[in-house]
Amino acid sequence: MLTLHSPRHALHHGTELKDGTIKPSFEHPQRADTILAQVRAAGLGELRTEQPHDRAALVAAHSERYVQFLETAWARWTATGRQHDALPLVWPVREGGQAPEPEHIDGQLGFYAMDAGAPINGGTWPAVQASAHVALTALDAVASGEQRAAFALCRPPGHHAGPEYAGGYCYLNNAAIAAQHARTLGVGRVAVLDVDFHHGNGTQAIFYRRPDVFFASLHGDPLRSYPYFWGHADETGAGEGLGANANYPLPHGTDWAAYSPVLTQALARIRAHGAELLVVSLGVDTFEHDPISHFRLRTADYLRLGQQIASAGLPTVFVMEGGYLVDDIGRNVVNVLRGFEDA
Ligand code: SP5
Ligand code: ZN
Repeated sequence: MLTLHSPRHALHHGTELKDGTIKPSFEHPQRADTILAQVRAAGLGELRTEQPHDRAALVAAHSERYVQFLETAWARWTATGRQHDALPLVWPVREGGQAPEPEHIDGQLGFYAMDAGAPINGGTWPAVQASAHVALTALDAVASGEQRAAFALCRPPGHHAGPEYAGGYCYLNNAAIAAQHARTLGVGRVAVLDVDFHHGNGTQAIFYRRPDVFFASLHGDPLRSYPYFWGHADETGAGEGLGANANYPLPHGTDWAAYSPVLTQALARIRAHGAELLVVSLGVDTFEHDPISHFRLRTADYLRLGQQIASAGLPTVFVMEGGYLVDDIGRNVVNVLRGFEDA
């Protein structure tokens, strides 16, 4: 399978709040380096770096003012004398939600974020932009018919990023940008299948009112798992998009035996919707030993996951999301891609 990647991912690294203290983020450059090394060692196919794309492809999934904020946030943060990661510290919750955009960078950080898990520093924007371009380049290769499937080794990840907010290590929603790009290129109906442990709240939000992009997600039940406020089964879309959103919240300890039949259901919904192209938000933080998640998939299960996704019979773009046990994520990703190819 063709793999797209970018050396520019390493420009971004940051910190996060863990147990009330600031620690180096679980989402670090070594993740992408080890996945690339394992994909290469497995001989899965050609490796390419990203092609630049027009800014319009980003603004098709996010608001103009949000993209502008990401482009300029670091310069404006440092202009006020700070040198450490830019992090929000105040959010427009509920009744504050309709307030106009603040002018000060500190207000804007909260305005454009859902949590404190997406720090911004000098390397963030170039890495974020490259990550989106990786997804767009992979989509091009599949939408043109050149490839039946491709793997976009995106870093930073994207599925928590909404129309105009960052969060959960995510800034631009690579999977949503790819799905929207498919629509722009003329694919009639697209589906995004999210198998990261965490609910893909950003992708859901971007397509919630649209019938042309179906979103399905299997994830830890938000009553107990991050991102806590989205991912319930009764979130089924709105307006013209009603019925084009399917959430499958699952309990702590879910193993392959429990996971697989639910995946079958999600894929049946995707097929019934008439999708012609599939974008997979591929997180391997469903692994039994993942340090921040609570499912129990094993390394061999990822082969079956890939096989089962292949059974949908659709042109497919895998977009990398989470997975934090650095010793095992490469093996687990390779198994998904290999399972898909061998199916
Ligand atoms: C892309 C992605 O996978 N983002 C995940 C962001 C998760 N951020 C907060 C996780 C907090 C989990 N705390 C659980 C502690 C278990 N010891
Ligand atoms: Zn995740």
